[in-house]
Amino acid sequence: MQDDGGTANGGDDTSAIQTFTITVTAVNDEPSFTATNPAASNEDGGAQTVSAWASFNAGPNEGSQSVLSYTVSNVSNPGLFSTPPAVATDGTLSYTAAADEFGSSTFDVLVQDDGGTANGGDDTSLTQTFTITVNSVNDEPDFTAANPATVLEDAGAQTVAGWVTAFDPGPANGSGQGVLGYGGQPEQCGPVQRGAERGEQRDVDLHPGGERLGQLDL
Ligand SMILES: [Ca+2]
Ligand SMILES: [Ca+2]
Ligand SMILES: [Ca+2]
Ligand SMILES: [Ca+2]
Repeated sequence: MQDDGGTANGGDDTSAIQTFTITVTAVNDEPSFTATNPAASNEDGGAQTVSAWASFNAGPNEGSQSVLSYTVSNVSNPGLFSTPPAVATDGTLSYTAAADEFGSSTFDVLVQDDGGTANGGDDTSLTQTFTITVNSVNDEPDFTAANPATVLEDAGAQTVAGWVTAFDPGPANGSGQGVLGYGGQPEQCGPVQRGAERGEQRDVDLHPGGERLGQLDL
């Protein structure tokens, strides 16, 4: 600095130089991430894994920071899952739908960086909401029937009312389905291949007229 006494007669109006330091302490900036709704999966599709689902941004000039954790919350329709959605630190989304379940679920996600909250820092992102969709897949139906009474050759066409005593469209969430039709074809003799493939054999003597013995495999 200088004083106002001037420099006449060898005066010195200027001080010695002093050095000072200004320190700006880093304050953690809020992180963020980008992600979109994952592609739909199918009922009974097993464990789902979406690599690099979330992309992390630590904040301005904070490229050295990394993900502390992703947090998933507010999972709607939790019965849809046997393992609810989760996001790993590398951004991988994973979930497993429960057996025979289908539909959709929304869930919230936020990310925390490892920069801490000292000096008013913000280590937590805004929350974003996403939707998981599981497509329904029709399950195999079943029915209950017993061998009809044997009839004699040349007895003519036979009708067994109420032969099928029960129809099961599949797991409970397939209820509402009805019978489209019953199919089958007569086999004259020998084992019935289609029944054998399914581990079950349902045969009924059919139209014994015309000197022909037959079976119906359903
Ligand atoms: Ca940050
Ligand atoms: Ca199923
Ligand atoms: Ca189903
Ligand atoms: Ca079904």
